[in-house]
Amino acid sequence: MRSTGTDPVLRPSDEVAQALADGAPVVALESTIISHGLPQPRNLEVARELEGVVREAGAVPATIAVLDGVPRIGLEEPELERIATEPGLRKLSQRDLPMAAALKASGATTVSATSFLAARAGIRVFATGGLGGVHRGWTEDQDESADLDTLARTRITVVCAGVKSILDVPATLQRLETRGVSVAGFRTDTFPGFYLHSSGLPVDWRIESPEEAAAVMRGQDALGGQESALIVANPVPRELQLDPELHDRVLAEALAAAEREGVKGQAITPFLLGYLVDGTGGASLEANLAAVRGNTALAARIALAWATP
Ligand code: PSU
Ligand code: MN
Repeated sequence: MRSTGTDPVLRPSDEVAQALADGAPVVALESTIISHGLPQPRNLEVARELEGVVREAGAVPATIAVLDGVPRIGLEEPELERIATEPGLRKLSQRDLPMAAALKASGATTVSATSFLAARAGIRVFATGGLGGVHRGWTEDQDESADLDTLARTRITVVCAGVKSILDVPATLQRLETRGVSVAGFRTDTFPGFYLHSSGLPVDWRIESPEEAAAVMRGQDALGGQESALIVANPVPRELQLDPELHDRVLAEALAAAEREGVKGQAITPFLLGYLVDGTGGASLEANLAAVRGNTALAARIALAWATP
């Protein structure tokens, strides 16, 4: 699906509209990681830096967010600043988009909302840090990120460092299997662990190059069937990962603090990520950023391979 530039609902930036019209490589970037996933003022630097990573690789970045009710595909500098600094900005998953549109609300988009909007705009490749998934304690709370459901019915390739390690990772992998979401390890036989190079869990398929990722995407389209996603699971390099012992210790503290304070629902992911940043003296932030940078660079190379068959 290519955007015709006449969609009355989405507003692409001029640059993104032109790239889509030309069939040039475009990489979607999400905004929740900027507004709710990273501390200020680093978040704005990161937002700019990630766009730069995409450009250096020869693709066009399209950071996605909703501003005053309008889904924006590609942000200009003042809009990026709004996402990074506006107080009370909402966190929007796909189900929130109609309300945001009707009530002219502004918000950052999660993997769920970003995937949906990107695919609708005709963008096939998307980079993020770690996906949402099944939260620990799901037998009581049934908290499963809408990311999984959207990826089961959206034709998009998401490059990520696995799913956030704050989650029940084995349960999340099971759900991806049940829902028919294709998962490939990028030059790895184990599923990445977000802050960690490896989660220790096996991944069934391994690909070695952006060209192989593009070939899988063409295979999805040729086979037809459910319009599901492809997850390209790209581990943070071992030398840039968070120290696994520190990770396990601080994560246990973070989970206990969330339980004690009764943090639930949309607030739990930002709470746990924030706790990890503080509890590791900023080391988790560096590992998170290393993962996102690597994913963004790889996504750009996949977008290039996809655009030039
Ligand atoms: N990856 C990161 N940091 C983040 C997120 C992903 O490195 O903050 C965000 C994504 O937007 C993802 C969301 O969709 O967390 C999941 O939130 P929830 O568990 O409430 O669905
Ligand atoms: Mn949730």
